[in-house]
Amino acid sequence: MSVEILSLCGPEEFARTLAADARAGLTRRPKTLPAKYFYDERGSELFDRITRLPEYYLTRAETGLLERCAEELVALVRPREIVEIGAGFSRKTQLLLDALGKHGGQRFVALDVSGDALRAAGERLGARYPWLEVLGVRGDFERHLAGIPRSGARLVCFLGSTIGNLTAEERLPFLRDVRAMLATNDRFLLGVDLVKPLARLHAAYNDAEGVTELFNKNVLLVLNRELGGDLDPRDFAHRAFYDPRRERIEMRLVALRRIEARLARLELPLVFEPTEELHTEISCKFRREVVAAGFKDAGLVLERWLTDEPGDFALALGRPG
Ligand code: SAH
Ligand code: AVI
Repeated sequence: MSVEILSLCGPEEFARTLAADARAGLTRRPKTLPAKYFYDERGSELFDRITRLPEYYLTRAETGLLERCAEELVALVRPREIVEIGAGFSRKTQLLLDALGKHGGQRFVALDVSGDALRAAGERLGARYPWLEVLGVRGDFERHLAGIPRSGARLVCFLGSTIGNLTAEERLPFLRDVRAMLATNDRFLLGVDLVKPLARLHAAYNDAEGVTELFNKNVLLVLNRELGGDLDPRDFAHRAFYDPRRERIEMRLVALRRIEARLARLELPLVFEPTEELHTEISCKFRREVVAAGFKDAGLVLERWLTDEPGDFALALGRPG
């Protein structure tokens, strides 16, 4: 078993980027933070709990699809390596790795901003698949895709509908970077959550146990720890709602009173007026034609579109156009 970690974004660069994003986002109206800052060790664990909630159908739907299609997809591409972007704990990926082993593949490369998730996944997968070379790459998928070393034919995966956490403007350069990772016979496998009636979407982001609330508020603890902040999560309420016009969930933190705080390391005073919102995440929901058009703009062709029985979730297979 061999597990290696490559850092394309060391702790200093991470801290610099967080400081710049926090300053820019918290001095703008509405106040906004990039969703990637949820995922410290606690945030990654909380997301993992979310994936098991009864209301959060996404992970179960995608797992079911992979149980049905992973073998067929890997047989079609016959990759030497699977590269997973935003891999997290790479649980569903095991279905692809089982197939990779059967079809002579040898390497798994996981890219994530969270070093904690990469280490945990690397150890688990290294022990489970002794034949597999495992490379964890710590980096930002909006900046570091070109730095992922290549060992041969590739299946690049981006699961979990994490692409929905990007705006349409952010999606295009991201997909162009993905396209640039692919040689002619390589493929891109994208998991997307589909547009559906509002009630189920609302429930998925407002679970009864309050795990999504803890996940949302975790970004405040990240700011406190990394930037010397004194924000109190009890001063904020979790808010998540579906915007049918933009076909996306909006997730926010709402100030329950006037809050005066500061981020000492940025020497940045922070004032929230009562009911003022901090925009923490969007989660876009997709239709086939939107995915096909996004692929086309980035130089990819939608080759296969696989959905689960209820039409909740889709896997889109793209090839270079
Ligand atoms: N792929 C897994 C995890 C999804 S959670 C699944 O389908 O369940 C989203 C993952 O993307 C987290 O592990 C988070 O750390 C990572 N992530 C979010 N923004 C990122 C970014 N800009 N660059 C790299 N990883 C990112
Ligand atoms: C990682 N990402 C696709 C999740 C989503 O559904 O947008 C993150 C999440 N936010 C709240 N719950 C889950």
